[in-house]
Amino acid sequence: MESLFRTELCQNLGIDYPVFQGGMAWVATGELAGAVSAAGGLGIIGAGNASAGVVAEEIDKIKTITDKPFGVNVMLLSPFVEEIVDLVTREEVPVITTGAGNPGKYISRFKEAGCQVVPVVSSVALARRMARLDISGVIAEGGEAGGHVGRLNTMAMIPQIVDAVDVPVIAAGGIADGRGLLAAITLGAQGVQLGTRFVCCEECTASQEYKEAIIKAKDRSTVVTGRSTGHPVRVLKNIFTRELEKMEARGCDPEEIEEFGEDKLRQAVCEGKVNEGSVMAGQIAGLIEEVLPAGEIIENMIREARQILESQCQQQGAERDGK
Ligand code: TUI
Repeated sequence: MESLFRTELCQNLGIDYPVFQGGMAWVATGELAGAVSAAGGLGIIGAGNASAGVVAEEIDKIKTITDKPFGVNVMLLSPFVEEIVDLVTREEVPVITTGAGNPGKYISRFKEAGCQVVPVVSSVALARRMARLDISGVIAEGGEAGGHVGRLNTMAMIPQIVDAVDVPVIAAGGIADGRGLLAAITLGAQGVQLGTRFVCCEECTASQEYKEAIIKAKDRSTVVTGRSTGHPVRVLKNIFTRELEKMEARGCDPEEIEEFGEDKLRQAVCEGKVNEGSVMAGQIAGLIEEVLPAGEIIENMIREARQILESQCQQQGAERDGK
């Protein structure tokens, strides 16, 4: 097993590689998360807006796939957040990541249940606030990411958060291969989280159309919509986003815009409606060219990062020896 990228974070969480799979609503099922955890990364079930009953089934599923550690992402804007917190503490889920809010009021319950907590943050101020709590790290997610995003980008944010807090930082947003992993480590991160890359994996249960839309995407295929609602979301451009842009341009009521967006992610992920649905994806979509097994995505990343490091070391050695 590769030990080069075995950071302290890996030891603390009991994983082989410092690679998290983002807990994407509707996409990150027990099947996908199970494949990632089985391959030595951290698979994360996305609770999204699902009820506890639905998430419980995904937890049962992952337990049939692997005995390795896994996570559940608790989306704090969910109407079911209280029952999801009850579920994950009852099930003693090894790792809880949180998104779209401050998990402060739930931390003591997570810790009492033996869950490690890794909140997603999108600024230094938020990272500092979280680092005062009993957490195992922060996922610093840049605006290149898909879904609900903050304003800062990964490259500028990671070193600032690394300097500001004493907990391990996991970089997210704009990472899909070994170059991204190595860049994140260079900026001081101890790990990475990938969302869009893992949508295009064999074990991912999202519709074929969703995967193909990401594979077809280019560098400028995504757009951030919903700034006027206070919930900016990065998605692939399509009929749905053009309609949203028109609504925002004519100053539509934010509530009406939110209502228009309802159920659109499920339609894209589960029904393959990639023209009229919300196809959440990050800017790195343009780099993704094929569907691969989760294990290969992780192995390729680690191998590529190691090869870059080795060739840089060789080059330096040659220069030192005056060749
Ligand atoms: O949460 C995500 N990505 C998501 S959530 C989602 S579902 C959704 N759909 C429509 C509207 C809203 C949500 C789709 N994609 N990423 C993690 C993330 N968390 N990004 C930004 C944040 C965040 C934002 C504010 C974390 C904490 C926070 O705290 C605010 C405060 O001051 O407490």
